[in-house]
Amino acid sequence: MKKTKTLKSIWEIINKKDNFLLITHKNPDGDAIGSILGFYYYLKEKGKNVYLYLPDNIPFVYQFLVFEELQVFSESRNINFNVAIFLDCGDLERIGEKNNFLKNIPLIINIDHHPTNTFFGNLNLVNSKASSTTEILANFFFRYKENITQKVSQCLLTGLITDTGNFKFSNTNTNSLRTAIKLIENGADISYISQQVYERKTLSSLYLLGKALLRLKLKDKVAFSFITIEDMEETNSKIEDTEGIVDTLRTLKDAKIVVFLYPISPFKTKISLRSKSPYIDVGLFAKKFGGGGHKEAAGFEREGEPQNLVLNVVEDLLEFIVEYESLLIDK
Ligand SMILES: [Mn+2]
Repeated sequence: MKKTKTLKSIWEIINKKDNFLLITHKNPDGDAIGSILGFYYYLKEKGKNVYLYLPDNIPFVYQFLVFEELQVFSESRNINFNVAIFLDCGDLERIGEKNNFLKNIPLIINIDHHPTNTFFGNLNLVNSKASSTTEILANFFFRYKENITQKVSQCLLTGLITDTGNFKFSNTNTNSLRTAIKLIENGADISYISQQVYERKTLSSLYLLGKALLRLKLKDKVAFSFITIEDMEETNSKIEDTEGIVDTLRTLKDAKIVVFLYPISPFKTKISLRSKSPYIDVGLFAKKFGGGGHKEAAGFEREGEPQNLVLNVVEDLLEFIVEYESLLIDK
């Protein structure tokens, strides 16, 4: 289906139907929360009956976008929805295993920007050139309605800010910036959002970052570090305190790839990867170990403790890079 036709169909459905279920992915980021809440307030303001399906809770840093009591759907309830709208989900699996309730919903709309999107919806508004799902949503609203409320704008700009890394990743371009300007004109407050998202770190999480920084090493352009279960106990931190550490590690000069390991349970480790090189796809590397992600950001899990796994992972990664580079030369 042509994009304009898809846009028009979605617009008509929004106006004609009354009962909506909005869905986003597990471990929601700013774009997931920004797009689901932005769309929620928008539909509510239109007088629609809207429920949210959130596989995980709204993280603390995005709680400032909760402006009112939210209607949350749980599977034990029997509600007849006309439409389910997926936001920021590349595939159906991203919402977890429990998706039985979907089979009773006659229409699925898929709005997303992941290049790996599987077009699982009856209608698919997928644009991998968009910086974020909220950018797609904002432009959809602007296409049909001149103004959106401050609440909606605030949510949508949050997704844009977080998915572009505060307007500094390679997906920052004239389109994303133009969309941001329009959202600011509709009441979004860029400095307030940045403060809420980036400047409310707990002391524990900063101490934990300190531990990771002191252990940072560089080997053939691969920067790597880890934290242990003991570090987490000592600093009194939780798993969510590990968020963002890998992005600080990536600021190291000369690092092309960044690896950060942290415990997710006593004998399970999460390996977080970042690539600063346009040539090395860490998503491919993660896939080899049962994980996934994008070219620039990916991850996977492994049995064992971070301190015992780290050198192994780095060796595997160095091998992968050699293989990958020889592939590039062959091309
Ligand atoms: Mn996104």
